[in-house]
Amino acid sequence: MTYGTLILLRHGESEWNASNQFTGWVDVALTEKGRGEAKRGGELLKEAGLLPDILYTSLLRRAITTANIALDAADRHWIPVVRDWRLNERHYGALQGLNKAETKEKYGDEQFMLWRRSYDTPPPAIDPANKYSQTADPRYAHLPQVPLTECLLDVVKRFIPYYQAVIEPQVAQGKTVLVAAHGNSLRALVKHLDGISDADIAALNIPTGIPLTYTFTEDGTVANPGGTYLDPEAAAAGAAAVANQGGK
Ligand code: DG2
Repeated sequence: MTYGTLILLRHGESEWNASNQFTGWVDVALTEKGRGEAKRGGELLKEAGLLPDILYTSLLRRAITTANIALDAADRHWIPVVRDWRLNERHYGALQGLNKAETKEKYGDEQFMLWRRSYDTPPPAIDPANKYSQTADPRYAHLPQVPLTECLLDVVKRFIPYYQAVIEPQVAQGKTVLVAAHGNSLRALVKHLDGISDADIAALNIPTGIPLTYTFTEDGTVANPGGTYLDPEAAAAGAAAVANQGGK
């Protein structure tokens, strides 16, 4: 059986992307711009003839809404959907809710980048009593322990085994699979797909709302290393904007 296509889609701009706040597991909505990005993402899929057979999303509304809008635009609103917490954004710990530029100003560029982009240094844990903690959130009641913070390595450990056990077999069956998720959960997946080192993954930024496609050879090896953005120019500009979120 020939492998299908894997499509990665980071949600469109969220309210906290727009206000430059660390978001993590806080369940914020899309902005109007974000809704427009999601629609454009769906139109790009349709134009490319990439019609998803199944959708995987996180449990967060910015990814869920993005996928709904994109699939509606591609006339694929009816496909089966699987939602799982393992696709959630990296839990940003005590940084959740803080402004990125103010945090960079307060702690300095090095500490800021360590928290944002180091592979194995998590931010300080959030106090479970903090209003931005998810400890009492019913959607995570089945977890033995709701995260209080995560580094990218923690995301790799929860998401990649799920990808290999649940999502990859669908691609291996020849399906076109849409994964609607987040900046850092998708960085974890791209790290795995492209074999990016723990050090080099720091430089990778995923733009909002632009489909990134992966195709595979007969034996499941990635056929287009780095993936293919359906709008490469917009993707480059979007990735640069993410990189500069703390201000230059
Ligand atoms: C952003 C990523 O996640 O932020 O949690 O603040 O994709 O869900 O908006 P997303 C957040 P950076 O790691 O790029 O600062």
